[in-house]
Amino acid sequence: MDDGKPVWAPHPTDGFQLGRIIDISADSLTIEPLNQRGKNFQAPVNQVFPAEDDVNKHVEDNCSLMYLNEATLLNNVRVRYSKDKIYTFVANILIAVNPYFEIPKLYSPETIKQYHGRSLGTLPPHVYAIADKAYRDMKVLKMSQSIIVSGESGAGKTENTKFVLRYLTTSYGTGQDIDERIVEANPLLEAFGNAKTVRNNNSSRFGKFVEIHFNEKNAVVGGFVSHYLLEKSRICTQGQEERNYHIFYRLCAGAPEDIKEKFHLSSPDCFRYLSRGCTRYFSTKDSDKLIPQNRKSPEHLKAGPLKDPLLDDHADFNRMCVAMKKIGLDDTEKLNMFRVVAGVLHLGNIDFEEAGSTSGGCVLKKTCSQPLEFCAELLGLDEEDLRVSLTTRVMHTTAGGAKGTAIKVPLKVEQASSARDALAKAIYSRLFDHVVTRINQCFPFDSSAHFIGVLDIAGFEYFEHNSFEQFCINYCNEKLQQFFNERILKEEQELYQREGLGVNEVHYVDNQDCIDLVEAKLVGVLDILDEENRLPQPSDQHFTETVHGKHKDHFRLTVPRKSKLTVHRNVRDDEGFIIRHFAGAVCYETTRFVEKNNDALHTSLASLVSESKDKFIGELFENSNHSKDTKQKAGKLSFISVGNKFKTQLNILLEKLHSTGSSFVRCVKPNLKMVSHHFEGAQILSQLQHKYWEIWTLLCVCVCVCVCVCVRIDGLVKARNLKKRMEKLNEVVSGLKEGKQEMSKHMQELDSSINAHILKIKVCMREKEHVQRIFLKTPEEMELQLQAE
Ligand code: AOV
Ligand code: MG
Repeated sequence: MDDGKPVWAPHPTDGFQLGRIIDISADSLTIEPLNQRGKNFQAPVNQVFPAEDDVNKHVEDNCSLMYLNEATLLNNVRVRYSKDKIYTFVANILIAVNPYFEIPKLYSPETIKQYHGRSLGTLPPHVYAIADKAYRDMKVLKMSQSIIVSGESGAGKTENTKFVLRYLTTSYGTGQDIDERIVEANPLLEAFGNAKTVRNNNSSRFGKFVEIHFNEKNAVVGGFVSHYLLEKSRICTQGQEERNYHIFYRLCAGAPEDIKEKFHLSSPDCFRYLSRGCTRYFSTKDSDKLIPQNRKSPEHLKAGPLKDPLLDDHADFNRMCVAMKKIGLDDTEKLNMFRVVAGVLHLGNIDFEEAGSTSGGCVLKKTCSQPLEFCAELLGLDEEDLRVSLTTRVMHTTAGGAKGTAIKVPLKVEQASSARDALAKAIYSRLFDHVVTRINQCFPFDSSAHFIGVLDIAGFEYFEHNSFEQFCINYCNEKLQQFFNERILKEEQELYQREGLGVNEVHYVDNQDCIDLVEAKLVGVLDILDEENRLPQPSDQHFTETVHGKHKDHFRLTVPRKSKLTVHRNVRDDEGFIIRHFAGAVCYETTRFVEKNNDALHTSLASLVSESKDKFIGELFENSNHSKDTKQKAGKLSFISVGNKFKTQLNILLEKLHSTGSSFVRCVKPNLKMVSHHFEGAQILSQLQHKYWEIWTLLCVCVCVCVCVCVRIDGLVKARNLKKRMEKLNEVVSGLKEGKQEMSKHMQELDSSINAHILKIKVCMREKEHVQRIFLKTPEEMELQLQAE
């Protein structure tokens, strides 16, 4: 207060504003804004931070700021962003702000060359610098590396991942097909696994870990993609302003006429699954409004209501075909994939109505004979079998002790509709699995010495309504947080200890209890859910009750407050649970958890598709749940656990991460409008703050005043500064050592020249003596000497 230096104080939209402290009370400060228009205001003490002397100056590594706090971090990122410098280091973590426009030359081949082999910090921060560091670490330490890219939707994870892949293949490839294939796999993956959402026009709806493998000579030999949790609900319904997977629209817009004809494709508006699954065109009550399936007027194809002005499906289709060709897929394979996609679309158009008899069952609507026919044709199924499988379910009775008499139970309209959707989801997600498998066959390798893996997976999610998908993704982030804690905090401490810095142990909140809550054997939420799925009549409500029953006083788990869940909707009080994650509490609504946790189709459908006449479809469903050993008993659905599969995949991933060296890239979304040159401070601050783990934890590590209570930082900060000083000192010492060597070399030279001089002097002395002897004697003495001689 005394020195009147400017401080950063909270601002509702900018995050922070500059001000001056003019009064101090017990727990708040009175701030006078530096911009003269604002009024004085109060701010909590722990939200006011010292500002740098020159707030327009920026630094490449945030740690070289005088004051390390979240306000100076935000300001540094802001100043850099305004100069189109989107990358900033915080120690060796890279912050990447999405510029939402192409920054000239930022990713050019020349830039790639510049970063080749250069150590971190010698050139401006860049994702290439991280990629090169990973490569050099791999080479020097002879250890695989991973780069963990995180951030919220639309922050730039996928783009940065692609830059890393391109950098590594360009710089360290062998110039063969493989290099290009690793890069070209992306357009194909994105066609099938990305979609337009309200947050991102090209949102990845699956997680991936892409490994580039290197041989003993550290050159690229191949690649491998692992994928996680494709969002299946999107295949049948989409939110307002959102779309289904790109491939559907691209196929409708870009496929050549003969293919469109063959697959009976027309405008996206003709397909329920592309109309957000809404009943606009497919009302069960008013079938007159149904758009004719074969409406194919060219105008309509060009600009149906579902044509997105921001996306060019036609051009993207062509781009995708180029990628398919480059990675080595032939036309037959391509058409197989397209045929399945079209089949799914027609399947979605099949609709049901009450049978009108007393059976309580349903029949196909009259208008749906064509979709049924097209779907059966494209998927290699028998039309009649498909119809029966969609409207009935085979049950095995145990009546009268005669085990396993099969009877067909008619399905109600809703049951048939959900059977149809389940079939569509199963087919499409297996197609996606196939695409990934096929991609992996395109860059095979016999053996590899090491790999660099890039993880592009959604960050912590917290929406108004959170379901099974958020539960899985947040569980994943919880595991990644633990990994980060161990890597950065534990390893830093070990380093300090090794260096004898005498730093007190740094405490951080261990989240093992939260992970256990989810994944522990029998009592973890995932196992409880599986147990529910195996019951004859599973229910979300019973599952929720069991979760609460088993963890009555768990610190991490609570029952949602009535107001939270039931305000707008008619849901029961106990339909959900709140988990206190490291990044904040999230309320999960458990409706449909049971359904979403099951990857299996009911038997009739499973055997239908696995016995398809179409070889390709048959292969997609090989090894699936219809196989004899999992045949259903007494009407119970067979069960393949989604949650536990994810858990297994995740544990494999973490094992991999643990065995590698790691780098972190944290992507930041500058604004919600998805436009360039627009910095929404408050919104960005929240991305840099507690909700997002790495920066949050890192700030805890680097920052003196830290609002995040998780980590006791003092020691660590001192340690960091000490470490820096140690590094400086070491530099000086090694400089001195070098100097000393130089000196001793000179000394030797000097020595020998001195010796030479001494010798000369000695010679001179002798001569002098001699001369003296001659000249300093008196004439009589000389006479005597001469006589003697
Ligand atoms: P995400 O992967 O983090 O979101 P993306 O990588 O798809 O986000 O980025 C979203 C969009 O931002 C891209 O389609 C680009 O238009 C733009 N963008 C991102 N990074 C850059 C960059 N470095 N330069 C230029 N434009 C960029 V999600 O997958 O939704 O979580 O599920
Ligand atoms: Mg993405």
